[in-house]
Amino acid sequence: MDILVGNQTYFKEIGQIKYEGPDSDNPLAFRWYDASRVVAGKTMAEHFKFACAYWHSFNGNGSDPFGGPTLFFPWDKKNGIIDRAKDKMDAAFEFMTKMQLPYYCFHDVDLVDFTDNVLENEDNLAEIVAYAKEKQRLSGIKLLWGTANLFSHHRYMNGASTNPDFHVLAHGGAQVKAALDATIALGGENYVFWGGREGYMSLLNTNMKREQEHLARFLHLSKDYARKNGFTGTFFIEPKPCEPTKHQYDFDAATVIGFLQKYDLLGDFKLNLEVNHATLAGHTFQHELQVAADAGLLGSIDANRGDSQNGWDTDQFPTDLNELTESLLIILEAGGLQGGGVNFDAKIRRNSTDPTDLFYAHIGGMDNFARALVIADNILQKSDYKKIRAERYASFDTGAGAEYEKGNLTLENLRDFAVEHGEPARISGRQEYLENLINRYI
Ligand code: XLS
Ligand code: NI
Ligand code: NI
Repeated sequence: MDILVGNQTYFKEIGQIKYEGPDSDNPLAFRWYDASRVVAGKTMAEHFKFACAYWHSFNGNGSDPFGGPTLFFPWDKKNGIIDRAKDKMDAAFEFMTKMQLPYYCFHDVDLVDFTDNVLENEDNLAEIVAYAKEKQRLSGIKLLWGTANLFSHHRYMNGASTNPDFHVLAHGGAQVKAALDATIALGGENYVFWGGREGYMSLLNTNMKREQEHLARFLHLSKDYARKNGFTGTFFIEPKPCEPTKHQYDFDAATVIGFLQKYDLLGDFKLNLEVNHATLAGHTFQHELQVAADAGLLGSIDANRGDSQNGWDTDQFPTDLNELTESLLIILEAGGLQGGGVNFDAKIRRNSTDPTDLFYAHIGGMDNFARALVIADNILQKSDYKKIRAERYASFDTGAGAEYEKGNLTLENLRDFAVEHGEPARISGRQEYLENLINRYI
């Protein structure tokens, strides 16, 4: 992907971002992300499948609840809906090519502005999808996943597939159908459902059981439609505990796994985990990764970070090496992501108004992931990390412990063992040792 594609119009002052190594002083170069470098048996490009989130990078205009836009995009000037959408797409592909970002992700409404007319939206989406297809062909950039935005329009104020009004649910269905068509046409490797407003604000007006059954049926219809039309990729559910609703049905990884099991959706669905959603749920990101990995459902990542003093989805670019290193330990031990990649669901700040800010943000994100990968691989290969963790459970490897794991002991057997062996020794968990070990390898 070294060749720049199309006219360089929107980021003229910035050239191709390249790997220059850890000693480089160039802030517009990679110091760790070297796409073809092999770590733990795969290239960095294969490990991560980095993706640009269309919504944050090309639609997000810096507005917040207290003020309007601060980012005025040169690609957002023309009057016609399609003309504007094409300019935006030109900017996106110029950016991704210069950044060596091999994938992108979108909501339907990110690609082209939607109106209240279903037929018009279907036509406009199809037109911009044809344009995207050509852009993908010329650049080699691929679609990691598509999704439908079922939360911004006012009709979805009470939810989409969990809306108490069937009429609204049907509109959600129309949108998902078109978004699936778009994803399939573009060779999308996965399709995401993030719960948006699928949850409730007050139980006083909510039949939770009925809403969850509607959600499950909606997922089945969507899956059946996509499979019937040739989609072979994976569906991802993206958990989030709250925001915008007070209680969201896809609270966290464990909740979603239970839901998928209950409604017979395992096999087609895996998880897309987002760092800031994990912390909102009161978990670490590592916890969410481990829960998904243990269930064989670790599909994809929405990379960002929260702010330890703010209790909302601040979607900042990932900078915390300790958090990323611990995460990569789990991902590597799980054998990697299943079908997905690392999508930067992160936005530059409201006051980051230079065109270069978007580059710095992604360079930092990609470099930090790459660096964490190298560190985590070193820890797994060279340190006693694995040994210490395994030894902690050694009493279950032989003798009575092993019999217990096999299901051969009764409660009475446990009692007899306790009597026979007296008081157990106090065995250190060695947490501080392990924390130091991580920092030693950083
Ligand atoms: C919002 C979610 C959203 C999904 C895609 O918090 O992270 O951006 O990733 O709908
Ligand atoms: Ni997300
Ligand atoms: Ni989010």
